[in-house]
Amino acid sequence: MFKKILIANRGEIAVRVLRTAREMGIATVAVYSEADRKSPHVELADEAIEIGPPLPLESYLNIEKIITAAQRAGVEAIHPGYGFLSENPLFAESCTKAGFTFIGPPAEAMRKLGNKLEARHLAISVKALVIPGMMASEVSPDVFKKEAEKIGYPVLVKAAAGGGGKGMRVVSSPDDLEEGLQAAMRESKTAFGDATVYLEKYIAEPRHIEMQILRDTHGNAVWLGERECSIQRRHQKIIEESPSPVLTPELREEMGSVAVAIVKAAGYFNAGTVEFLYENGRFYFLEVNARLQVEHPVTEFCTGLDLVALQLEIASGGKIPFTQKDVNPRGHSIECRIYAEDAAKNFLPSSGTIVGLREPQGPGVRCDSGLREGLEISVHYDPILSKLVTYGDNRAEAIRRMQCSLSEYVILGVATPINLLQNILKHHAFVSGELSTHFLEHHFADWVPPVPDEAVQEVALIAALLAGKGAKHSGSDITRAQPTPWQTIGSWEIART
Ligand code: MV4
Repeated sequence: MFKKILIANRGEIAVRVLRTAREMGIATVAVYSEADRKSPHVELADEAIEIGPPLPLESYLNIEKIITAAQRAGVEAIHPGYGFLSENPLFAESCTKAGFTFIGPPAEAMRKLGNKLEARHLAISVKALVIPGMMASEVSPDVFKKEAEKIGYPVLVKAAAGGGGKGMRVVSSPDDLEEGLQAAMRESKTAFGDATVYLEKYIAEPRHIEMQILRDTHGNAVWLGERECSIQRRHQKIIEESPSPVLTPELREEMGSVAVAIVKAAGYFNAGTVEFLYENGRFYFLEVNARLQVEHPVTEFCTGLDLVALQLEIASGGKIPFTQKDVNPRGHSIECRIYAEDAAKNFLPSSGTIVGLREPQGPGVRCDSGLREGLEISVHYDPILSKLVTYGDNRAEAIRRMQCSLSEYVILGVATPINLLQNILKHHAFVSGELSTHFLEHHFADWVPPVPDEAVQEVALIAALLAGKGAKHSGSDITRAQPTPWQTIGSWEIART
């Protein structure tokens, strides 16, 4: 096993990776930008190296600076977390060239899967179902038109270099095709430097279900169960859960086998996720996420595994220490993402200082957080603050625990959509598991957060600040905990900057 690693990330995921490394007796090195000098991930690491200005391109996205930090610190391996450089094959290669182990898949596998057309071919080669559509790109609008007629409208124009919804356009009729192609090509060129697009049949009301896999360098591979991530806004996932309310044991088994076959064909190692669109009892291969994902904790709850520990084991040349038949996911887990964004202002990123913080805990409750009181939330980075994850014997229990935990969660100083999450968790469609990628458009299109009146907000904030922590003694020898203003103000979003 490695003796010392560098974590090339920040926030809750840097903290998450650091914890496991420390547990395993691995020395840890954090990197941080000027904006993150006082961040929890810096405090938690054995060593921390400043790598530059807040701008990601000058710090967390700067390959040279991270490699230089790794050399200075004398680490053996680099964990990229998610986002930033995690799926950049150039970064994986740069690590290897400089003599560091990249804790993730090989660069070649990333490249293959990064091209969605190539990934489609790979999936077909292992007999996975793909969404009907083109298998090669085209340049002539006439050829696109003929292909679209073959597929049948509505079609979806997709970027070959794409992912995450960029460079996508739904086209409902031949008259709109040319415009849709142009728009998708322009967007794809800007976002990925590659204008290559192709067409797929548009699936109107899908669920997003993904399968967690692990593969080691000794030929062993396992699948660890699915996550349903249908509830999202503008391609940003909000709530994820495992298992999916719709997957039967047979379909799960099938999805697991297909996912493992795809990563094998790609020459993929380490942890990864194979994404599918699900509709009417069938699942279609979408893409592979070549990283540890934000929502990995729901899989950890249901399997009892530590996915970061397994990533480290695999990256250091070890074997997956169990076989497929040892994997028996049980219970139900739900994750709510807590973003710094203002639901009252069309979910604009919210910034400010965390002046009060109370994070939920308890049996079956996990809060992966990069927060502490006094921390400044800037607008430089991804707005995810923390992830609240609950576990229960069944879905109803996981939901109840989430409702309780959300009502206990107090974050003062930046706006968070905790209130929206509470409303979703209560909604009959969510409770009955009727999900799709359009869930919020269908059920929460007109939703606006309740606005506590301003004087009340101010009093609540002052009270919370004055209250400090712990129960007050009443003078008698019976001590009774008074509800603190923290509890009485609940999860109101008090944004003061
Ligand atoms: C689709 C689709 C419908 N039909 N493909 C969105 C991100 C990218 N990874 C693929 N995506 C989609 N591809 C066909 N043929 C709908 C989406 C989609 C989506 C997929 C998963 C999760 C959320 C989504 C939100 C909007 C659209």
